[in-house]
Amino acid sequence: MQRHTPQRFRGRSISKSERWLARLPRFWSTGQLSFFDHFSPNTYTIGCRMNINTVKNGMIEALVAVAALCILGADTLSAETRPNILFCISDDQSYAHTGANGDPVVQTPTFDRIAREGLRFTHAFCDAPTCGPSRSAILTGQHIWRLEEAGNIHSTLPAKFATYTELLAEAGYSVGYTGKGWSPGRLEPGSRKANPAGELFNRRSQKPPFKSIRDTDYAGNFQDFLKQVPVDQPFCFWLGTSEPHRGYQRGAGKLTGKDPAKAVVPPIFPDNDIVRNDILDYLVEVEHFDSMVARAIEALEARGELDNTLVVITSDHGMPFPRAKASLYDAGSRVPLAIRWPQGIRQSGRAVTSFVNLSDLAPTLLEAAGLEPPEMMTARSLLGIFRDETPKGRDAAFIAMERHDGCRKGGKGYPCRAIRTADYLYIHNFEPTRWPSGSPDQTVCARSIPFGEIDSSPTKTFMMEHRNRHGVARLAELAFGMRPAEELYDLKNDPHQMVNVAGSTAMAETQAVLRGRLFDHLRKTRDPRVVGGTVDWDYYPYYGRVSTKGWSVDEKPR
Ligand SMILES: [Ca+2]
Repeated sequence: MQRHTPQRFRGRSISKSERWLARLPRFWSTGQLSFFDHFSPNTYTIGCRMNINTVKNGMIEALVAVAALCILGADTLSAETRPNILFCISDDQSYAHTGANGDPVVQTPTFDRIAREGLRFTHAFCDAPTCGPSRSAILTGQHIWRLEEAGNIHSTLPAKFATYTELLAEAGYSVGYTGKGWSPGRLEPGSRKANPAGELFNRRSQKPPFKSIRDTDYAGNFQDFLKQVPVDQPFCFWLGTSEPHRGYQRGAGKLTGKDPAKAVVPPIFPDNDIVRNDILDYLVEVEHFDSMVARAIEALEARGELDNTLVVITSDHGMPFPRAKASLYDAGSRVPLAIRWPQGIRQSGRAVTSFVNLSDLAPTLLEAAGLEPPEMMTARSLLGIFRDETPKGRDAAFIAMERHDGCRKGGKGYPCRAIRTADYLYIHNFEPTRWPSGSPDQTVCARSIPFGEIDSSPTKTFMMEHRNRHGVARLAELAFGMRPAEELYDLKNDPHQMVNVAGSTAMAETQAVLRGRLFDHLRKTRDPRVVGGTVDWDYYPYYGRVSTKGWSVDEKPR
């Protein structure tokens, strides 16, 4: 009988040491000795089950096996039980817009499944409501105010900031990505040669369901990646879609059978047919992301790898609508987050109400892989939450923004920081004389767009064109108008954060407490806007598209 050594067992790869043990005579061929009975993420135990008739003949080999284990050591073995990681990130999707989080229209069966079979986070917040900085925070495990240029969009990510992907690669993981990884910006000025999301897999394309959707076959690219990962190597893959980033094909929502009457219109937008259809068109792209993740999960299942893979589904920040993306309000900063990892999560199916920043994912993924996060990663691992503990101090998230698009004269940003607790959102705006959503004067905007922080859209156009009309004026002012240095929203009475109660006598104490908590955290995590030092976000180069003649970033005054 020909004996062979298997490459995989119960969906996980078999380590070199295990294979060596398996080559020992007789036990493997008779199947009487099982080396692979008990695994947990960081421990390894061997279960021996021997038929009594084989004991006599196999005694010597058994002793050899035990001795070999002692020599090879537990570390060698546990290193090979490390989980794979599949990180799925959509582009501009708010918390509300998944089935599991309660939207009645959007169909996200894959997000819902991962939430049901893992954890659904109800209070996950991006570190910044802007693509590049949010992704930099995710990769580095640090708030954006600690990341110098990477605090701005259309910038760079300096190489001195460690990323979880690079640390996993150094520790032996195969690391790849497809679609939108760290982006947008330029890598070279930060002395990086490769996208920190990993090696790019982008060869496959497909006919998209609508012309506004990219033709990238994200799931097919993941399959290509999987094919070239050696069976005994753990992997870490970043699946980043460009959906539901604008633009959208108008009417796509209706074409997929969605009823505008059923769309949920948050009170920050006017309620009319234009806005309802804009929301439906956005939901179509959320569904495209979900369908890609579905196929990626199928690929893992086909390879027998799903249960040994830590799957994350989230988004970089909220929906591309007024007073949402590029603002610190929930519509811009609260994101969907579901994590499945049977080997590491207790009590699956829980809804986790602890507050989480997406930067917490970097130390989480490193610890799941058995690595200690470097000191500079100030974010906090979620492994305690995975173990069904209720970690202390997880009662707030912190959100920030510096320069988003170049939509003020001389490249000035809108620096702001916020603390979000269960009951309140407190925002501190450092430059309240600037336009929060970009200047109304398009001639000072790099891309010649009025209120350029807000992506062009039917909803925005309607609100701009009717901003003096009754019923729209207040909403347009909230979206486009100036904001004071301090904002405070009482979420029990005002869940959509529309009435600023900062400065009211009744709220004075709450405001002071939250301001204190925010600034303590900024001091502790060394925000140069608070502790001093280099504050260069208004002066860093802008690598985005400039269509306005003569637009440039001001030189820093000497
Ligand atoms: Ca984005």
